[in-house]
Amino acid sequence: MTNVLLEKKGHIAVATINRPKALNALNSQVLEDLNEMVEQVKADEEIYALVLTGAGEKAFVAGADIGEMSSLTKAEGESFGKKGNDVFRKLETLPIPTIAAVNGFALGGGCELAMSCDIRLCADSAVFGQPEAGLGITPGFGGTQRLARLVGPGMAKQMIYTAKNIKADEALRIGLVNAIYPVEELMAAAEKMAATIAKNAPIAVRACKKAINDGLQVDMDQAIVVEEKLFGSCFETADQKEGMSAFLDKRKHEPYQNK
Ligand code: DAK
Repeated sequence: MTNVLLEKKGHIAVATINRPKALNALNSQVLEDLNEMVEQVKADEEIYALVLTGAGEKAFVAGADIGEMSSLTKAEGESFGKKGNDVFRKLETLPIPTIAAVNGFALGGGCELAMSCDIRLCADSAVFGQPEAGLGITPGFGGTQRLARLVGPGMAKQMIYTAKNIKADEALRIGLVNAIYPVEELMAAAEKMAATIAKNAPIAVRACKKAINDGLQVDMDQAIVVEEKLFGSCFETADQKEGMSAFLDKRKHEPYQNK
């Protein structure tokens, strides 16, 4: 993997899209490396949270690679869209929490990639947008779906129809990002949040993610059953026993074991 770098730091991992000369634009090779990175993270039981960012000072990801897309046929366009969608969905359903550290442009496929993560933190220099309609296409990596779910249909339609970019403060205002940091503090903040998550009981954290994601796909009557099942499953874990015993014994719990 040369287009996506993966670094482990204790129980967290940091993945960096690494094609800075093209502002980390997503070509087929980057999508393949992203897929490989997600597979590696999924297979590693020691990783409890993932931070995803872009190399260089200008961009998280400036979109799908326009050069590669420009000459696609209808069939090739569908196949490119599927390739991206499959990887983004795999990232979205990765069992562990994911944080996008958006360090600059997050346009088109870049905005869609950030939205496939659980949490978005951004630099004060970040710029978000779905410029596709201005290029003669629709968003193709889930933008029409995830943006509407995150910020509501009205604001999503405005961003997608106008193809106008928004700055970090507007992204915060509409709920597209959770917080803004000075660019030089962004990675430390993202890694600190990931490490905070990683200190909690990993099985419970994964169950929380599954409960939220699966519950959002069904009506409330079914959603609370999703939660009940996952809640129940935690009582088979050693970490639940240690966490609750520690509370009752008025002591700090031992580091959780992911068991
Ligand atoms: N693709 C390819 N190369 C890109 C790129 C991109 N999206 N964005 C930037 N680059 C390249 C530039 O061509 C330039 O390369 P060289 O000329 O140096 O070789 C280099 O990165 C630096 O960019 P600039 O010189 O343009 O840098 P500036 O600071 O002047 O401008 C910018 C930064 C982000 C404002 C500008 O680069 C820009 O507007 N980039 C394009 C942003 C954009 O429109 N992104 C959305 C792409 S559309 C689908 C599947 C997927 C999608 C849609 C459908 N289906 C199959 C249905 C997804 C679509 C998109 O993501």
